[in-house]
Amino acid sequence: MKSCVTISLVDEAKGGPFVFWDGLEDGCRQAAELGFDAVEVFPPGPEAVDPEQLKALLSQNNLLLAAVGTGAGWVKHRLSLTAADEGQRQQAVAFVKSIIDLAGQFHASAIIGSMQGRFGEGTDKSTALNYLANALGELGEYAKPYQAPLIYEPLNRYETNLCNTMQDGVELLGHVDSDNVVLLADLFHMNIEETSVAQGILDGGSKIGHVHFVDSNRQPVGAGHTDFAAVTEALRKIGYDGILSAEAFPIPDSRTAAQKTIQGFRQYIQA
Ligand code: LER
Ligand code: MN
Repeated sequence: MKSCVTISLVDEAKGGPFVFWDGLEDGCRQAAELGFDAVEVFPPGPEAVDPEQLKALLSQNNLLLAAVGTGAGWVKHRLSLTAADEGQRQQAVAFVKSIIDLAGQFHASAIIGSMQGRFGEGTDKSTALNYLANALGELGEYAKPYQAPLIYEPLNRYETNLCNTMQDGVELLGHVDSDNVVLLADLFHMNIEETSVAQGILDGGSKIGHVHFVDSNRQPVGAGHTDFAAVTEALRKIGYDGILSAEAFPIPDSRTAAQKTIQGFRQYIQA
């Protein structure tokens, strides 16, 4: 498994669960100093990242780009893959494709989290799930030539009413017409929704392709009550060999949050 830390470039998301906030250069430098393997970037849109600059930063700091978030499509532009209006759904798909085109240059994945939207504003649940499955199918296939899976993230009930658990995610993928879509196990959302976080990981099984490595209170590993020994055991049981990315609040500050995460990674994953 590989360690990873988040860098947000989105001013509108200030106060959100991302560790580094002071640009790509600062985030990559600090990630490398602390010994992370990779970074996950949350940009306001594809134009906010200069691929050549990012390539140089990754290579200077010996880091991988693990994934690029699409959440700004919702936070900034209010785009949803399950909007009642077809034109809006198409705009949402186009935004995600533009992020896939950026991430794909690094064989990195795009993540669909908040852009899945919710049912109830002009749609019922089965219609919205159908829109979501169709969009994931189209986007999964779009990502294929980049040799990177599309990552879909079930969220807790306060953020979506579509898929809240790993089991929900597995069922949804059963209706997706692409074998290039994986699930994101965000341990924070899972603490709210799953019987136990470890059981949720077992439920997701081989469909899990990315992990948001964070404690129960969305603070860095060790600051909450998640049983990380049980989480690690479950990840080993499913044969998970991917990224563990710290999508956590910068509490008490970015540097300390990153430090705590890498300590947790060494204690539980590398032990
Ligand atoms: C995104 O990864 C996520 O977990 C959502 O809660 C949006 O912040
Ligand atoms: Mn997440």
